[in-house]
Amino acid sequence: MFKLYYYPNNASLAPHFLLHHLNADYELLLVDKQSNAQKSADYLKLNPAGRIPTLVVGEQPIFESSAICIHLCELHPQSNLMPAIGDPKRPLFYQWLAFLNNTLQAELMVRYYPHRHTNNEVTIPYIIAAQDARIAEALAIINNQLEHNQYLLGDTLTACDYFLFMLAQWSLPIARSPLTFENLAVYLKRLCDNSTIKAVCEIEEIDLAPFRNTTKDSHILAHQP
Ligand SMILES: N[C@@H](CCC(=O)N[C@@H](CS)C(=O)NCC(=O)O)C(=O)O
Repeated sequence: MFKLYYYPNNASLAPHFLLHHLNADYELLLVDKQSNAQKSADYLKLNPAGRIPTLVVGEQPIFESSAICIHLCELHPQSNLMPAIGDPKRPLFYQWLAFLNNTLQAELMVRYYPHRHTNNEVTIPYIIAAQDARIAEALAIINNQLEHNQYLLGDTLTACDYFLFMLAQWSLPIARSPLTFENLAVYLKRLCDNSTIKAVCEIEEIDLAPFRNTTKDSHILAHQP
């Protein structure tokens, strides 16, 4: 039995996709970010970083979304959500998951929490603009990877695709939305038909319409990750 401490459309979304895909026995526990519950004494005992998500496996809490995803894949090797040890794609899985988590997600975090990166409020719009450009650079690299690949690692869906879908959702409001990248737009539209993505987005009340009706100038509102 797994317990996922989550908030809709936060970094808990990728682990939530995996738990659903794996048909795992799990419970969702809402961390009320509106009341800063991620900084409460009880939650900090599970996750001293005070961030969402945390996965509790038996008695063991684990934080960091990418670590949670790797652990879930390792517990379910038959799912093929991560290439097996010895498969040449295994290191590429690590590469892309690290790129998503340490580059794209990290840039998005600065973009959505700019006040944490300056002591001068006046600079905030400049931080956002700079981050939008850095996020677009990361999206361009992913777009190139998707030119000849159905999924991030090739022909097979892996946990990296669920992770990317989460970050693409967060990236919708940036100056250069992922939907303005040709390969990414086609890929994201296709992923909207994935039964796990459909089901989890319904639970978390995430609107998939922007991915389905891709117009270059569709104005997109998303809640802050
Ligand atoms: N590197 C962490 C980042 C987690 C993270 O920053 N989560 C955000 C929500 S998407 C959060 O908890 N924000 C609230 C806060 O920083 O107080 C991970 O991937 O799990």
